[in-house]
Amino acid sequence: MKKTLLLVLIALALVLAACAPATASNPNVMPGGNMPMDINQITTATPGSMMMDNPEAAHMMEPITAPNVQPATESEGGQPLEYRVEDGVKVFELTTKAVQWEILDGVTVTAFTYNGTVPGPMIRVTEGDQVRVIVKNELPVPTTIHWHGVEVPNAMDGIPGVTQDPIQPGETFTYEFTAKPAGTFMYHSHYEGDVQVSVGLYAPFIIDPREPEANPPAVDKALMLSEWRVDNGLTYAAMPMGGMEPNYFTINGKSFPATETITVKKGDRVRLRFIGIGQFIHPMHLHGFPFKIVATDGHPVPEAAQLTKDTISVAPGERYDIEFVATETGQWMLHCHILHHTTNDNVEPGGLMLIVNVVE
Ligand SMILES: [Cu+2]
Repeated sequence: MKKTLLLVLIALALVLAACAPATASNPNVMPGGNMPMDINQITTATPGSMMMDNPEAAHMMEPITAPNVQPATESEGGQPLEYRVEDGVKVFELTTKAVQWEILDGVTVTAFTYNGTVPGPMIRVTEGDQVRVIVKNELPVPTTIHWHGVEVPNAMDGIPGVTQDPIQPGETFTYEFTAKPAGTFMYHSHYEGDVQVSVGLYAPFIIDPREPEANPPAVDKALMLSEWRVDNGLTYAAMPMGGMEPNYFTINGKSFPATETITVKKGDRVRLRFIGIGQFIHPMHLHGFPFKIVATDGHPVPEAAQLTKDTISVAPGERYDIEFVATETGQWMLHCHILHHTTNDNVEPGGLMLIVNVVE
């Protein structure tokens, strides 16, 4: 009995000896050992406090403004951009400007755009084409364009302070490169991208293969997924940050039910090119039909490796080309499966949904 008590006392002494110096010498150990941190010391960052602590962050929290912003004159984004040919070069013209863009009946955002639409116009060329894009900046802030996934020369990559000077308000800059490889790409701002990309400076860039496809799909659509924050009629850049979370979600610049309905004939093969350009992941789910993933980030997936799925998570910056055969008539939903993303300002249904309407 005495022996047991002695052993217990020795063990206790050893434990105390091991703990005490650690607490005293290690500044990472909180006073009180393993006690949780004082709850009053835990603070949640609010936009206001971040602005006070870090003036550099202010640009992220201010509403989007520009002088004399006019309502958009076009209502559909991502439409093919006309070009002219000069000495064998396909020449495209873009103007960056702020417009009032309607994402939903009665909900209008102040958007930074290419040529006045969200997304900006689709540039569609053929692999090997020489491409020149003349960019005039009519925004009140500098900008640049990055050709996301396209294999351009370094000087054309659009990184301010690294590969080029920012394009100042009123200035023009010319990008020129060979279009390669074939696939689904995009172009977007790379200047204060956390703000400029979130509020509309993005567009699809499609490079068709030099050898035309033997069996092209009946329907081929690019769908750009993004988010918005609208508060008291003001537009903010949505981002995964306290107080800046989105409350609207758009496919090609529109929230359901303003999203495009894709009408196809029964038996048609349909290709959808998902492009993640927002700051959130969107697991896109198709009702009615399994689909195959035929390309990832612009690069074809060999047939033997093509997964068959009904949901595909599209992360920021990613592209997935999917194909399915519309074998049954009906109105089939395509929607994000993070179900808050299918709401408009917290009211369902809305956001990232569209209807695939299969007709006889
Ligand atoms: Cu989503």
